[in-house]
Amino acid sequence: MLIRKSPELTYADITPKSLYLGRRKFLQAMGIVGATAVAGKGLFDLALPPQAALAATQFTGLIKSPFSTTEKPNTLNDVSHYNNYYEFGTDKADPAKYAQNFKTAPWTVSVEGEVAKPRKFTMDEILKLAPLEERIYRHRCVERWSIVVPWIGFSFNVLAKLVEPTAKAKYVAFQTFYDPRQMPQAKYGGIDFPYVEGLRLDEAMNPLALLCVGMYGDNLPPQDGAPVRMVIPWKYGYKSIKSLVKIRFQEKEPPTTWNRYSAEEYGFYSNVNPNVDHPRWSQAKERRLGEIFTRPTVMFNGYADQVASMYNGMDLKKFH
Ligand SMILES: Nc1nc2c(c(=O)[nH]1)N[C@H]1C(S)=C(S)[C@@H](COP(=O)(O)O)O[C@H]1N2
Ligand SMILES: [Mo]
Repeated sequence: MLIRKSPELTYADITPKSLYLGRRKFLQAMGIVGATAVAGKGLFDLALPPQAALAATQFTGLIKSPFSTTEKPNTLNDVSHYNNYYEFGTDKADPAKYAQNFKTAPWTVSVEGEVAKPRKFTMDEILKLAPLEERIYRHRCVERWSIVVPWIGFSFNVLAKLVEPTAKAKYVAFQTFYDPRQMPQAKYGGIDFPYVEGLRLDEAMNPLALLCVGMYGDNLPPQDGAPVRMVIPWKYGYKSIKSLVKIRFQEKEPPTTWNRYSAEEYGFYSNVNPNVDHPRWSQAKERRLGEIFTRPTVMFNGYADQVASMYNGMDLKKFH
């Protein structure tokens, strides 16, 4: 996990596999079946340079978040083989195929704009900002499918407070990494890259807005937005931007990829709302992956208690 190329690391040949499988499964694959966490840690401490060894043990002792739903999570297989990540193709099966060799280390996230303390964070720094939580969220795509995912991360507001937004900061703009050489499928995507998204500052500071570094007890698979993404559970899935490299606090509402593509279909707010139809389909129902029958879609995707007050007095049809 977050294993870096380093002169001390002589296991170069096994690194891709360990990244792909995740540390726990990797240990199992090496025949260390039933190894306790402590024994596993010992082995990695010997095999890896100190900083990588530290990162490799981050996902033990996760805090169970009070924000978690009690609904049954989908399987990791479902969640990692039915994706939207247009940089790696537009078919739901494409990202799992084409993102496998995506280079997610080393990685830095630049935080800039209307902040007193702009800075770049390495992934190791991000992982140390706050205790990692497991948060089981519902996730509802604008295309009417939904999933339940045990994400790992912490509230985005932890990072935001650290950089001290100025009084001028009213919005936050987010940007995905883009490299056409690693993302050759992107040219068929039909949207502009790099992928950009945005939130109003109060939305970004809402504790539900998750800075996400993993899922199912492990690193994010590349197709799910490794190594770090946003997860905004009360909004349509496209607001949950993947593989973040830039975060900018600013005075003006930032442009967003899908709004640029088609403003009537994809608004800036994009709150899950069963009463506001997409111009081409009703949003009243959704299908949970793995289920046959549809279920009703719930206002704010079921998170109204925590988020509805942010939109008091707003016409949610106009500001869809
Ligand atoms: N950079 C980037 N982020 C993205 C997308 C994308 O194409 N590119 N797709 C979005 C959409 S439409 C959805 S539904 C979610 C899907 O997340 P998942 O594949 O982890 O379920 O990612 C969102 N984030
Ligand atoms: Mo989506």
